[in-house]
Amino acid sequence: SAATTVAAVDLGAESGRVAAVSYDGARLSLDVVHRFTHTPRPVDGVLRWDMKALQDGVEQGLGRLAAGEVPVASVGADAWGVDYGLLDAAGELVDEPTCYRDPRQTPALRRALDLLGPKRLYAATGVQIMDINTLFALMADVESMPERLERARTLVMLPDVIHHLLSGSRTTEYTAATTSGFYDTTHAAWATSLLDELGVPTHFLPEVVPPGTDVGPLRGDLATGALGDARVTVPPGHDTASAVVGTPLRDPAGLYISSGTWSLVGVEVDAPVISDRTRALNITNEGGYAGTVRLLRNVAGLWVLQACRRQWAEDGVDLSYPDMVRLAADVPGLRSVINPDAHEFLDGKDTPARIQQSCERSGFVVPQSIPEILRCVLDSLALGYRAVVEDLIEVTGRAVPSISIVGGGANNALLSQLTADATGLPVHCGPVEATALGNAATQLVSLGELSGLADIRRVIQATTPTTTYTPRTHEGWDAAYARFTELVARERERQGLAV
Ligand code: LFR
Repeated sequence: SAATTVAAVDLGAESGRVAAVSYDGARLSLDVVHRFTHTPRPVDGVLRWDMKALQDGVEQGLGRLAAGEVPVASVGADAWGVDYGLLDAAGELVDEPTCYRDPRQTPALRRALDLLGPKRLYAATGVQIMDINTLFALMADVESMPERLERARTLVMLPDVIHHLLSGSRTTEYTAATTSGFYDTTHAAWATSLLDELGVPTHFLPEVVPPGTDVGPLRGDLATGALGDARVTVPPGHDTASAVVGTPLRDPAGLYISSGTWSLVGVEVDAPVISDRTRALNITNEGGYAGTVRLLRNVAGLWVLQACRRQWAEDGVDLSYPDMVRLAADVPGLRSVINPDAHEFLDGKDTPARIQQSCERSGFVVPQSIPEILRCVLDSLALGYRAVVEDLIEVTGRAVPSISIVGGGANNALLSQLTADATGLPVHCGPVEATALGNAATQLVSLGELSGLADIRRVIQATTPTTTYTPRTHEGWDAAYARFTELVARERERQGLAV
């Protein structure tokens, strides 16, 4: 039988890709036809995403598909969470979307905590309280750019900015909406009373549509050649939601790590888990595909490595990711540990020096060389993963039998091995392109080619090879973990969240 092909646009914080994904009734195949990079930069005093680079990248990728032989039935985009675009009455972007790493969000978080306290703030949505949440960006807008919100008629999350560009749609998709920090998954509605209490207007909150919704045909000038009949189908717009759809979990209770700029470490559950304990542990409830909930915690992930790499490149030392992993493998482990989620690493500035200062402050051996710094980061990430495993076992009362790592980080053999060592669990790695596969597979469900989540995972498991790492020695990890958890507890206290 003829295969069905759809296009997945997958936007990460450092790079984007456009992939064609085909399903022939038995197997999925993925062909990345275009990759591009993009970088946020300050515009009018605020860090903003480069919309032109993003739009050009997406359209170039689609142009390649249009010029190809294979008819594409549907196109859908996923992107990082929390960021948003504001459309005016004419349906134009009011301005370029701001970036969650802008420092303006930190004082807004403080104000929200002062006004409502962590209990009210967390209970409204069950979303972890982090500087990056959309809630704090909108509070900052109210404070310093009120005209932006006054002009806004529709708030669309970042993936839906792309769907808007591709089809003119003005909807926001459910999984992306749930990353905002003002969407109540328990009642499936925007948390408007929370916004009222914080003085944020709500007139621009649109209808929320479920993943899998067909929002119309592709814009006329793009709908040429092999894209002539393409529809725009919104997938799980939040990249992490698509990544977890694309994760071939060995066991329903298995832990996933979607490993890219962030590491999203969690389990899939049927309903939100919102309690004093999940709040104290800063565990989040994100809306997933087909009614699932992702109970997880954000770990700062490869961002810290990316930030070191940028700093070293500025200093004249260019390293690739494989270089970095090789260098880190050659030095002894567990000599120094940082909390990758400490506030000082969020903006990505001066990272190697800040790692050294952190080690000095907490009484660890101060890593001196590049390999030592890299090893410190990788050990610390593995400890961060272990902390989430232990916390999730506590709040779900379920054992965690194994770990599946997907995304770019699934290629990092050292980190995968350290994760197995730190947790004592088998670690299965792959696919690297889980996000694009998950995105595309949900479009294929909407087209009637696949039957749902279980079917998607079955086909992905049958199609993509994985690599397994089994725990080696556990020596040293318990002691390092004890010191790591102390570091994390101190940081939570400093932020006023340890209540
Ligand atoms: C991963 C991710 C995380 C989200 C962070 C910021 O790419 O989407 O899930 O918390 O980026 O948007």
